Amino acid sequence: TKEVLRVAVTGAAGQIGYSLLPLIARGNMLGATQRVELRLLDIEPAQKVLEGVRFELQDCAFPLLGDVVITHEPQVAFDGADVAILCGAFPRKPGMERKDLLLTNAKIFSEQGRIIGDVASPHCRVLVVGNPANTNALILATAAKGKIPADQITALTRLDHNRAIAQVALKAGAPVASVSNVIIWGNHSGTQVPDVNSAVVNGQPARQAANDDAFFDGDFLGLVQQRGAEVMKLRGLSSAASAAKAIVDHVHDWILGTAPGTFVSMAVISDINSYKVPAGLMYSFPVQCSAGTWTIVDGVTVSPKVQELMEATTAELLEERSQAGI
Ligand code: NAX
Repeated sequence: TKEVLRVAVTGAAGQIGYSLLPLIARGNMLGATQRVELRLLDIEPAQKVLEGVRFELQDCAFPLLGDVVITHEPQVAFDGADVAILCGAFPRKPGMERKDLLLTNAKIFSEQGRIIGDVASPHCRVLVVGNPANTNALILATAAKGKIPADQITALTRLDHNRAIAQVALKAGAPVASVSNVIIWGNHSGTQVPDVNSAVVNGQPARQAANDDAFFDGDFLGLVQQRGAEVMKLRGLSSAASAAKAIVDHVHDWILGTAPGTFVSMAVISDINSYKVPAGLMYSFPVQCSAGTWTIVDGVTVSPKVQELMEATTAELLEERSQAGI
């Protein structure tokens, strides 16, 4: 391991950035003794806010934090990056079609993919957060092809995963730490498939521990799928603290490894062998990680209902991919 790891964060002047950066600087993401330096990217009009964020990071006096560079130039932000977290995306405006949003973001993520390929560490691990996250990650992987292997590029579904864990814990009346092996399949969107059929609570199957199949086959799905919209309704802003925590969990487990016997959900590039998902999609699967590599968990039992929902989320991802022109 390197003495200092360089972490690039885009959209760093935004909401998630404000919650995320202190967690990274505190050592929650890469370990309690790993020194880090930050490269913060945002668009030009946001540089003043970004300067304020930088001042606050300095004022926190984090022992592990080295240089903090702020910039509006991707070449500077991604230079030598060991980890890149991409939150910066064009927001959906009222009246804007999903397709227009996709195309606007396609431009951002293909440019940033090309630049990451040119200037980041060849070992750089990339996490795409900005929506539509799965397809943005696929666009980025296409643009970085030949420089950064597609298996070093992932998208965030850990927030959905953590939301599912929280609901299982509530239903079972158990602490969240006793819950593992929930799965989010597919797209980070309303078609995502939260699946508790493999989940365990204190070593016992979750369905048994919670003893409420009607809930897991019914309300649970919508609760997890629509949780972001619920937070938005209440707060008037989209999820930020929980998104930041999920980002930290995702990168932590990817680089430092998942706990023995457990798996987590990450959107990764699909191969031809996994769960009848067509190859070449950024699809959320159950994965186990060790030292910066992930492996899709084999042999998970997929119920007919989950299979049907997986096909719908696959269809959405295929449509997004074709709209992006890949
Ligand atoms: P904010 O709007 O608060 O911040 C986004 C920031 O990105 C802004 O400061 C903006 O200036 C910047 N930005 C825009 N274009 C950029 C570019 N080309 N280069 C660099 N920076 C750029 O949004 P926030 O709440 O922080 O959310 C960030 C993104 O995460 C959004 O796309 C959001 O939809 C997405 N989310 C994804 C989640 C996931 O699970 N995958 C969950 C949380 C979040 O909703």
